[in-house]
This record gives sequence, structure tokens and C-alpha cells, in this order.
Amino acid sequence: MATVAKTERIKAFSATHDWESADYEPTLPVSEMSNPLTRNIDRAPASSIVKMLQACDAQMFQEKSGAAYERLLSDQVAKSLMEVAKRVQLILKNPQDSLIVLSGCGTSGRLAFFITSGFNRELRRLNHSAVCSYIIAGGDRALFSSQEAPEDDPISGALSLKKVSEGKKRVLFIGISCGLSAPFVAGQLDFCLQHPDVYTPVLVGFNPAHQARNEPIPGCTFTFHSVVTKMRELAKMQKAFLINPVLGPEAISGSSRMKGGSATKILLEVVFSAAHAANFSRTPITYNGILQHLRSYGKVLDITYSQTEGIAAMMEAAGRSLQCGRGLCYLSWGCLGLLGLIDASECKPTFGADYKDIQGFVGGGCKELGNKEGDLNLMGAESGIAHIDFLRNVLPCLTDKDTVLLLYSHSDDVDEVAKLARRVREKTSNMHAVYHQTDGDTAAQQGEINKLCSLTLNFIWPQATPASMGLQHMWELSTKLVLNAVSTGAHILKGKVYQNYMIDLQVTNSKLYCRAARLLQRLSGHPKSLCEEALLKAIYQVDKLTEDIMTCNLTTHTHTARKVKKVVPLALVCLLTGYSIKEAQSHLEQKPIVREAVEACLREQTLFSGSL
Ligand code: F1P
Repeated sequence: MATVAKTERIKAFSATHDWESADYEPTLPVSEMSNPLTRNIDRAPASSIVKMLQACDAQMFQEKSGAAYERLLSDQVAKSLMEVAKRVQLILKNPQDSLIVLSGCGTSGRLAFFITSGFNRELRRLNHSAVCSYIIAGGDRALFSSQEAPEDDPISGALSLKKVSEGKKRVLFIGISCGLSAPFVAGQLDFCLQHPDVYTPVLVGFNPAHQARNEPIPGCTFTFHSVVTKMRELAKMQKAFLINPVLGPEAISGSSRMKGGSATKILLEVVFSAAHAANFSRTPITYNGILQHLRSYGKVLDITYSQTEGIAAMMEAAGRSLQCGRGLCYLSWGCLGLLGLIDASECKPTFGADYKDIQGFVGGGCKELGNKEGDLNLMGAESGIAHIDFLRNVLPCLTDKDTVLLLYSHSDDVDEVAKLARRVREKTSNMHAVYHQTDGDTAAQQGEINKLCSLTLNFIWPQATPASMGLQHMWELSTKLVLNAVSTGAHILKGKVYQNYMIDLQVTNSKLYCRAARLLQRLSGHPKSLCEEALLKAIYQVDKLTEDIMTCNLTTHTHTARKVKKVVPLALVCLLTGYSIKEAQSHLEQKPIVREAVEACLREQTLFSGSL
């Protein structure tokens, strides 16, 4: 029995066929599949990691005739974007009593904030009232720190939407859930469906509708899937909109911060830019305009990944820092800063990272970012996010073992960049920069900053940008790709990824719990019930599950899991070796590189159970 299961596992691991074929991981939605392109990413050198990430990102823009799923550049996607852009334009034209709300959990909520702030800023610049608002599960503190539990709360989703849109007569609600899975967003969409006179719901996500999550949501009569089914009916009459192209599996399975986050940014920028141009410069919203704008983002990928070697060198530097227990620090200015904060905050749930492993700092901190709740006292122990916090809390202890990454563009205050760069250089020579400029524009101090840095990725963007495509948007996507590559690659080099799975993910909400249980099944070959038992033992740190534990609900499990480190590796070692929790813990302590610990166990297991 064990041998059959193992043979199946090996077969699955060595499968090279297309993820789009019907028999490829048939029980999983696309957003949770493992990408055949990155199966060996855990053993690849930095330069190959970057190339694999590039190939995965390129899948977003693949055009396949007769493809099984809708893609980013599909006809239907462009048409839905046009319709949603027209709704946005209507609100711009007649903003009174109207509101656009963007909402999501984790990365999706952070991008809701990012896009809302950018759009409102542009409107204010034109003396137009701000018509956009954002909601993030867990409130503003979730913008810059990992708060995964609120994602499971559909009631708080609905209530927060009700509150933000109080008194409005017309609300365009855009819910983002990459995996079509977050109960928080399902609750909001359901609320919209119950009040169709006011709310028009739009759903952005990256699975085909039939793969929307269908697990019961405690205390609710709906599931994400049932909400999507209702929306599909309403979509026929343009009373609801679904924008759900598939992007191909993530490079690290389930890591929707990567392609999912990039595509969210692309799609919503296309919608808002088209509406903005229609309202302020009378450029009609056309199918071709939308498609051309979408395609221009493909060029951002080309330009960014043309610097593969530089990205790989930064990844190696960051990897070395993490390997010796030191950190990576993003110091940034303007809008790029928010991307640094976002990237840093995601590493905790994705790789089980400590907040000090990767930290982001932006000029004036919250004051500059304009979030709803103002200055945040982030998580007690965690330091603030302004440069002054960096100077106070991080700079004094900085050494050559830490990596610092400056993120800036020629439209930032480059004097300030140079000033801070000089101070950092006194402490570490391990400083790098990502610098965006347009063709022909150079900042006087840039030469000096280059000399202070051991490496600068200098992106020079063509002046003649398509009118629809703001330069700022290009720089942002490009920076996001670089940061995602550096932080993901650094964690791979640290041994936090096995094949293309995050083996040290946090188990802090129902989606992550199910993902962890599935991963244990896949790697151990044991049945689901046994894997869940092992997971619970690791969460509660016991060798025998008590009646009390067994009767606790999932929320209690995920709440308890917050306090335990290396839950999934611990459960896996127990499953594979039969060790007690204490023994497994000491095994993991002896082999702090999680991938190596897991591999050692898998090897032992193979030896014990004979040849395959
Ligand atoms: C939301 C999310 C992710 C995060 C983690 C937990 O996912 O918070 O952003 O990285 O995977 O879930 P989704 O609702 O956008 O699919």
C-alpha cells in the first residue's frame, strides 16, 4: 500500500505534461497546482531561479487558441474589463452618493489599498472628489504585517462593506480573491447580491468559476462557489461581473502574491486608466484600447527580466543574509515604497519568516501612505515603517552580513536617497539599488549612489509610453517582479522551499490549513486523516490528541498554530519517521535547513520501505 502510494507520488513529481491537461492534478484549482516549470526550483542556482520565474510570469500573457480556460488576453476578459471601466466612468461622471470599493485579504487587500490610493491621488490632483475606498481583512495593520485569520470571517467582510458604503446610493464593489476562496470576500459578494438596488459586484480572481472554493463556511448558508454561481447568472444581464482569467500555477505552489498579485494590479489599472481617460480626456473605452493596454504590461516583463543576472546577484546576496540569520532591508521612496512593505509582509505566511528577516521602510511611513487608520502601532515588537524607524532600530546594528536594497526613481528626491545611502554605506558594503528612469532623464546624484552600491539595476524606460500606460505603473510592476524574485529566491536559497512547495508556511487560516494538510499527504503518501492528525499534534505540541483538541473547531486550530514555529515540517517529520513531537523538534534543530531535514526523512523512508 505504502509502495503504491509512493509510486504514485514519484509519478506525479516527474510528470512533465502540461498543467492545462484535464488529468493534471485534477482535484486542485489552478491557483493551488504545482507548476511543472519550477519542479526543481529548490536545487537551482540563482540565475536559473530567475529564469524559471520569468517563464512562469510569461504564462500570464500566453495566448492559446482553443485553450481550456480564459486567459488574461482573452476576448471575454477584455469585454468584461470594458464594461467595468464604463461603470467606473459613470461614477466619475456623477460621483455624488456613489462609491467604488476595492476589497481583499492579504496581498489582495494590500493591492486594493495600493490601487485605491493611486487612483484617488490622481483624482485629487485634478480637483475631483476621491470616489474610491478600500477594505482589507483585519484592518490597516494587515497592510504591512501578516494577519491571515480575518480572511475566514464573512460576517466582518459584509459589515465592513456596509460601514464603508453607508448612505451611498450606488456602489461598485470589486472583491479580489486570487483563489476564489476567501470567506471574507464571499460574505461581501453575498451582501451585494442581497442589495442589488445599490451594489454591483465585480469579482477578480484567477481560477475558472467552477473551481471556486465549495467548502461550507461556518455559520453561512453560502459558499464561495454558490456566490460565484449566482454572479454568473447575473453576469448574463450585466448586473455582476466576473474577471477570472487563469494565469497558470504559481512558481511556488499557491503563492498568489506572485502572479495573482501582478495580474490584480494589471487588471485594475487597466480598468481605472480607461475610465479615467474616458472621463477626463474623452478617450472612448474600446476593446482594442483595453487589449493594447493589457499587452503593454507584457513588455514590462521583458524589460525587467532583461536584467536576469543583476536580479540573480541580488537574490544571492539576500539569500546569504538569510542563511546566516541576518536580514534584507528595503529602503524606498514614493509609491515603490509600498511595494517594498507589501513584499516584506508576505514572507511571514509564505515562508514562516520572522518579521526581521525582510523589512521594508518608506520615507515618512504611514503619514506618506495615507491609509485610513493613520499611524499604526505595528504589532508591538515590530518596528515602525518610516525611514526614521530604520535609522533608530536597524541602522545601528547593520553589518556586511545584512543586505540593503534601495528602491527609487528619478522622480523621487534623489538627494535624500544619496544622503541615506551614505549612512548605510558606513555600516555595510552589501547595498544594492533598483533605479527607474526614463530615457534621457538622469538625476545628478545617481552616479554617486551607484558608486556606493555594489550593484544597481538601472531600468531605463522609453519616453514614448502608450498614452494609456502611466510610467509609474510600469516602474511599479517592474519593482514588484524584482522584489518577489529576490525575496522568493532568497528563501529558496535558505532552504524554505521543497521542490516547488512552501514547506514552512504558516497555518493561520482555513485555506492555509487545507493547503498544509494536502502538502503532508502529497509528501508523506499517508491518507488525509493521518495527515490532519499529525498536523494537529504539531499545532498543539502533543503526541496524543485529546478529546478536547478533537472537538475544537478550525478557528481554534489556526489560532493556536500562530504561536508554533515550523508546524508543517514538524508534522511531516513525525509522519515519516514515527518520532515523537520532541524528537522531531530536535531533529529539525539539528538540521535547521528545512528542505534538507525533509529530504533526509524522505530518504530514510525510502530505505526502510525498500525499492520502488
Ligand atoms: C489571500 C491571501 C494571500 C496570502 C495567503 C493567504 O488570498 O491572504 O494573499 O498570500 O496565501 O491568502 P486570495 O483570497 O487572494 O486567494
